[in-house]
Amino acid sequence: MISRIDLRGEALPEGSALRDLLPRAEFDVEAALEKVRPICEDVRHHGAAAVIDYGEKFDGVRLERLRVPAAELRRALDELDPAVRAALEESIRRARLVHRNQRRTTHTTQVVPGGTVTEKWIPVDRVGLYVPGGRSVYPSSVVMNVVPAQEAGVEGVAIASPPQKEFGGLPHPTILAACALLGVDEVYAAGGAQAVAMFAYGTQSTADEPGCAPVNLVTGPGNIYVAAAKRLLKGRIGIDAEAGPTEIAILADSTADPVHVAADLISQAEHDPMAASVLVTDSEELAAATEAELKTQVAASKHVDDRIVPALAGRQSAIVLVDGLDEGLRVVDAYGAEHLEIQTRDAAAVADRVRNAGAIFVGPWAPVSLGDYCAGSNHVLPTGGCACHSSGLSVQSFLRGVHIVDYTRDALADVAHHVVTLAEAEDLPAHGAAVKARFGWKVPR
Ligand code: HSO
Ligand code: ZN
Repeated sequence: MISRIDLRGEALPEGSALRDLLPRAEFDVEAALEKVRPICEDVRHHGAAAVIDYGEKFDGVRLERLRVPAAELRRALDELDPAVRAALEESIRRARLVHRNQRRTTHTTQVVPGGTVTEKWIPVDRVGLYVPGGRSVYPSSVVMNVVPAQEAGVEGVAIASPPQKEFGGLPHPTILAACALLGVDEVYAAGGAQAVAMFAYGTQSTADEPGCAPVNLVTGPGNIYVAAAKRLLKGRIGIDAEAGPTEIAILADSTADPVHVAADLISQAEHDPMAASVLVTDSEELAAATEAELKTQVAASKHVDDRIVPALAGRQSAIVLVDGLDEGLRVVDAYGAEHLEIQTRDAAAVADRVRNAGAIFVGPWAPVSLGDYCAGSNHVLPTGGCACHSSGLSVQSFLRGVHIVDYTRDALADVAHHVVTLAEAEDLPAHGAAVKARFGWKVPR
């Protein structure tokens, strides 16, 4: 069901050579670019009409309008199962606690007497949040996108999620209910690359409905076409990351419980046939017990043949055997998992040594699914090894840091000769002249 990669007995290679030994899903965004380019162009030129046409083609429903009426949002919330509502409210409450703490404060540095640089954090004006609605429907992703945007102070929040045939072309009612709970009333029944293009270019108002104003930033996970559209339109819009299939890596020793390890590996395999589940361990016993547990637990799971088995059996998943904890840490750092669980002795100390992971889950009582829903942490995280250079979604994703430079005449005079010297060294004399002009063309000394 899951393959083994045995790295025991020899010194581990360095850097990318180690990474090459590890399993990883193919997620070729480049190849999808040519497919999404004409879609984006169409939306650019024909606006809402093109988004509606692509909705019919890809989602199988022809919509009259894209914007979800306010009454539908209210209705979805009224009809929401009270237990789901309570769980979403708790998820929102915890996420707010964590994300509120991420707010940045304005800092002023006095560089010299009379010369200050203030760093101010300004939220983007308007964001488009994408919530997938294909194989699975994730109201939790509405929470994970909206809460940091709101806590950052973003004023314009719009959400797009694919139209669902069985709900008369509206996005899934639980998605709508989550939007209503969070106070977001601008929701569009649009999915795929066409939704990202709608956000990037905006659409004209028609007699039937107001258009979607262009946004500054698009965030949220999606399929490969959403990722490709984000890559294509990046620059015109900001993006968070190109989300790929979900990943869990578990670094475990002989103290780990194979029942937990297997359950956690299956929990993320359940997302997608391309999802990756990787166990890194120095314990032959744990590896064998996990293999046995996987068999039993998979047999009792849902989504077995279409997702879990192909995910676990795929080349992106494996049990990686290493000589010891130090080697295990090198492996998980080279892999840079979206989610990393530490199930070892002194788990907190081990977690402290990890450098590359989207989020780290420490010890036996912090499974990834806690983070997916109710830990307070964000579940929109870097995949595909991007944890080596990027962070998950946070308040910071929605802010821009702006330097405000304020110098007096004396403070400028003090440093003028250095500015002029550097300008000359770069053969940019007009740069120096802009300073000299302020002092009668003589550089103060
Ligand atoms: N594990 C997914 C997020 C998610 N899980 C949504 C359940 N619902 C990617 O972090
Ligand atoms: Zn998940």
